[in-house]
Amino acid sequence: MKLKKYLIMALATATVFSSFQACRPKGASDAVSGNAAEKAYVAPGKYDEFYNFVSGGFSGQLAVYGLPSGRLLRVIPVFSVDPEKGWGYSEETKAMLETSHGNVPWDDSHHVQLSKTDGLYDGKWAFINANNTPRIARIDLTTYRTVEILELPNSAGNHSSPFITENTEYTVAGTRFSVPAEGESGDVPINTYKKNFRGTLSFVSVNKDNGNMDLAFQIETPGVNYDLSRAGKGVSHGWFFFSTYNTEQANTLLEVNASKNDKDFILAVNWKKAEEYLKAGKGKKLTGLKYAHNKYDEKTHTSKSEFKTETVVLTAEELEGLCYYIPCPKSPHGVDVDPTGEYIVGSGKLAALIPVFSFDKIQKAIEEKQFEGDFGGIPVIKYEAALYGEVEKPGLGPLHTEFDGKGNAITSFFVSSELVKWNIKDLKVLDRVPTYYSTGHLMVPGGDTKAPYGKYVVAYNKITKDRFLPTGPELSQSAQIFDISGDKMQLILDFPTIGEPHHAQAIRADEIKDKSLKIYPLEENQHPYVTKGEKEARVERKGNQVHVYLTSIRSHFAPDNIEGIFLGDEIYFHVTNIEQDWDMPHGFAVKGANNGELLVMPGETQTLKWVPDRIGVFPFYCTDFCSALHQEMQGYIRISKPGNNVPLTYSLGTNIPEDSTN
Ligand code: K7E
Ligand code: CUA
Repeated sequence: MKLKKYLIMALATATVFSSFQACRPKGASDAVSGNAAEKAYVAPGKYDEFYNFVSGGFSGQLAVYGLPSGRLLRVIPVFSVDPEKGWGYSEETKAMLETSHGNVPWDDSHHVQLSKTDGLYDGKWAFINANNTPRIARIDLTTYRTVEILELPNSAGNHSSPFITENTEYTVAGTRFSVPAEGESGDVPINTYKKNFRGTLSFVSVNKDNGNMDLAFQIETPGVNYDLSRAGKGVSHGWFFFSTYNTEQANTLLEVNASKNDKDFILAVNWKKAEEYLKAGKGKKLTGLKYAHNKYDEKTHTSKSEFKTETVVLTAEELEGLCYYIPCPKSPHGVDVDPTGEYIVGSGKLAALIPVFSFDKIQKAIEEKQFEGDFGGIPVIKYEAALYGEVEKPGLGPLHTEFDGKGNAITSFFVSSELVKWNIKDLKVLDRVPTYYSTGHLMVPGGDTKAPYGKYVVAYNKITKDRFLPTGPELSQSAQIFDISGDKMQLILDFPTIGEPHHAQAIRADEIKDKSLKIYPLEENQHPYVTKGEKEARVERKGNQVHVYLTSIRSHFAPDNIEGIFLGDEIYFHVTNIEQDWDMPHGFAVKGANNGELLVMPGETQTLKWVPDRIGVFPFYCTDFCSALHQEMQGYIRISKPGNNVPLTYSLGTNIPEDSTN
């Protein structure tokens, strides 16, 4: 009765804010009080307590902020080209964006996962998903660079990704959109969704030592939309939980047609069982696929792309004990597992309560076959049999839940724009604070580990409206930090973000800051076009290709005058930064290049390709203000008419006027 009333209320609200715009909470302008500024203040020269890794959403990048100051420390280019850093523009990084569709220079990144050992962050890598052209990337947390990108076959809208297991055995990806088979047999009418469209859950193994990813296996399920997922931990280690929507299996006007069922499902997957089935040879090998696997090598400073063609598939409905559905109200978005692994929290976008499931009860229900039937051949556990309890009247439109490490959960509410703290054991609401506005994900440092650090919760908001100075039709999106050390959550800071901040994770700075790389040792540089000293600087012609072996050091390039190059030549500037000093990058740009710049780190080699379009003399220069004589850090390259008799020469400091009267 109550439930029904609240569902109606939630739906009514959803309809009023038909695009899920939120209402403006009361007291929006004066919500900061007391000693708030003190709590977010990190004095100049002092370090933040946490690194906060925040997905860039439709920017395709990963941003790193300090907490609690909200300082932007770095934007790491991942799926989108970044001319500022030459990412996707330098010859060395182009292969990182290779896919089966060709070079894809952009994507939409939602979820960040820090690698874990024993359910705690180990500070080695960050993983992030590409939604649009399904991929998972791995970022090295010593270099803050993307070092690997794996494309996922049989997948579309890689949203419930790249969630990882307790020991980073796997990074796991559920397809948001179910799709028909790849290739010509996928040429089917769209309204045959129920019959021909399938969901795929990809389990990507991660090498413990070097982090290398490999598509270990995929589980194929009936066609639905997979939204989010989380690994079990502790008592539920070995299981994975995926939220689903569109269990109506609609293929048109999903806004209406996929919101009909009172409950959708959480899919519980026993991945240890999947491993047994694979060992027993129950996997089907799928061949004839094409998906890219791109790796960046820190020794050669170069990426390579390789295409794979096979995968092993387990069919969910054919393998007993592999998958179970648990009913969950109402178009669930987040599914989150508490630090013990016992409680699984579902968040229905259109629901006005929060169901909390018990892993123990789920196991009993399976043993006792407490099923209410099946969905596409997979048993559906009875709601009551899996349910620990419901949080009543928490707010409208729960999306995501994190844990504070003190026995409480905090849930974000999109429609009612608030964070709500509740107790995991008695399911009572303890506190609520308004957010500005429409929070998506929220993040407690360590909030998805076995031992959350607590201390803060950050809300990542979808709508900014009047919170910052207006900047035209588009405003920066925003994050808000709340102190949660006391009983009441207290807003201490707003800060703008890059792109759209979806999900984020934070690790204590002292766990990784000393591992941060300062330079690439020049003697270890194995780039095929490295120049290890100015004496080796040179220009070599191979047919119409010209390779310039260029060094940069404060405050000159060697060589700085180049002649004997002709229109029609392709020029490759291989720039080696021979500095061995921290924070001493040099940039490189040449007039008229249809390219990004290069930003070359100490000890590294990067290559800019330039095909001149006209005859003349063209300057090149360092773009990064590196010294008092940075403005002097320049050179010239002369492009001559083919057939003119200009010998190939290059020099530094010797090409002086022959005749002083000139
Ligand atoms: Cu809720 Cu894509 Cu995780 Cu955004 S998702 S909010
Ligand atoms: Cu090198 Cu400026």
